[in-house]
Amino acid sequence: MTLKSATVQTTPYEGQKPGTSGLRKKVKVFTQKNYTENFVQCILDANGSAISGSLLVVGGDGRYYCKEAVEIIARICAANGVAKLLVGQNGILSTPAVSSLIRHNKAYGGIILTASHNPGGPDNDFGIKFNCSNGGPAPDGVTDKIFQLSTAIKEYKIVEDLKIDISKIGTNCYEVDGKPFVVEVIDSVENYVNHMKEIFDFGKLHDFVSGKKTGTPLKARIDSMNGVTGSYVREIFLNCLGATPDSVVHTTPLEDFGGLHPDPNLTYAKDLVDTVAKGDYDIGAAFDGDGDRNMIIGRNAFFVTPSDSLAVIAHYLECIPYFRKNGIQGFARSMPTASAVDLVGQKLGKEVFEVPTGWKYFGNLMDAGRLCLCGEESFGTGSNHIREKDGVWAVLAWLSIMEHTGKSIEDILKNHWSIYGRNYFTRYDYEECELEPCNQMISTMEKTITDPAFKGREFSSLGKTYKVKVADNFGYTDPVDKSVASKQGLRVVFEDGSRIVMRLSGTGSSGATVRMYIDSYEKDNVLGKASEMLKPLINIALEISDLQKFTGRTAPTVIT
Ligand code: G16
Repeated sequence: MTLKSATVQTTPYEGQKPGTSGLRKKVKVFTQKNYTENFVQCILDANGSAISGSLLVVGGDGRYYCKEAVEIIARICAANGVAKLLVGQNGILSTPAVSSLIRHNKAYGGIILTASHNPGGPDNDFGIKFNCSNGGPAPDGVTDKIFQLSTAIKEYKIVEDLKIDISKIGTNCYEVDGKPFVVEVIDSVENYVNHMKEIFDFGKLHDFVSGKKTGTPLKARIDSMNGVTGSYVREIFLNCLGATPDSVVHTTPLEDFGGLHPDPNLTYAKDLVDTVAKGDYDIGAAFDGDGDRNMIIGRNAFFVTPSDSLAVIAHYLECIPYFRKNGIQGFARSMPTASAVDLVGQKLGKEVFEVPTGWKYFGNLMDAGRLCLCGEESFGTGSNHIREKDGVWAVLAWLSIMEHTGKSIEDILKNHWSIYGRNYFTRYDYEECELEPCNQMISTMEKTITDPAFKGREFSSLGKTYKVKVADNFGYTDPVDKSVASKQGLRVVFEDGSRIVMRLSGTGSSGATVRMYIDSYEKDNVLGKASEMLKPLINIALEISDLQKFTGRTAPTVIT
């Protein structure tokens, strides 16, 4: 088919600034005239002449407006000289699957359509992010450039007449302005499933999950929350590992996630938690909309904090064939994540890195061969097999550990704490607050804690007293390219190593979400209840931040 590109005049939109991971806004914002077109043109322009003749991967979590956005992206890419697009069937690709496809196909990059764990549907959220040739989210330098371009855009190029049927797998060839342009619609799961088979021992996992090894099938409840992982979960857990059909639920990706809020935590995955709490399941797991986050719970809904999940996987890496083959390099976590993995790193003699919140900060360390496993308290766990966090991978890692140890999840954790001690952790989220008072709260608190007189101050609550050792607004210099990220979160570190961290989320689509993170280490007292153990520090954090006064909130929306 022979087609011609056109140039369309446009004007800039305010606020096209990518956050922690891409641009996330309400669908109604993205569907404004030229809004999506502007942003996609800026993504391409930020990459300069490298876009010409390039291969890009395009797909998303199947939420409302994904299909329309795929079409717009294809038309703009065609007009800007991109040579080929790999598009998931029906526009469906999980975020980890895009990362894997970029790497396997040596693509120039990818465009992912998701607002992650935010709800979907016409009145909810949509998002677009650009990933680079390493398969990881674009670093700050690139996203800053995209934003700069978006403030001055005057025109975009488009092939209005380009039509693709993304429901059919196959190769579609066009000629645009005299040059070939190809759209290959691919199976959404095949490459990813093959990748998982290379990493894990599917034979052993099959025998464990199907019951061939123990005589009884594993009782699992894997909840895709109507997000993109449904397609992957059905293929991997049912077809490859022989799990019983009732092991997987909510596995049809829906445009509005069936009204669920696809955020795998104790609040939004309550249905899963309540079901597993009845005592019939060995493992419960949930994922977010685009499949990069995971939550793991054991029998009776025994909750594994993401910080502990990372540390346990680090301790048992040798039971996963990928790591036996490729070796074990360093570990890393985001700053607000409790430091359980640091203790494993120390024991194994590995480098451990602390980076700002955002998976993009792990990429350089992985590319430099210094990092093989990392995670975040925000339910992200992953390895250097790709450059995104990976929910399904995390569940396969946990199944490998269960198979290897023959222990329950609770016993695996208790054993871990008996070796390393326990990092108690909790996070309070105050969602959809007014932005301005939250900004004021952060700047006031920053002033307080960075005053030299703050160091050495003592705070007491419920009979416990903590003395301030260090307090700052976290800054990070990338050890590889020396780029600097400043003001990444306020932290108060006490003399016993306990910490209070406060920051505003960078993934919301409107207003502000305050995140308050509390952690504290105990060498011997490891079987307490986190909510009780951390109560004094929670009170102190509320006192130092004056959160109630600034936000008007007396309780958090979500407690992890
Ligand atoms: C994104 C980033 C993560 C980050 C998380 C939370 O995840 O990739 O690295 O930890 O947001 O960020 P914030 O605290 O700023 O909301 P996702 O799953 O939303 O893409």
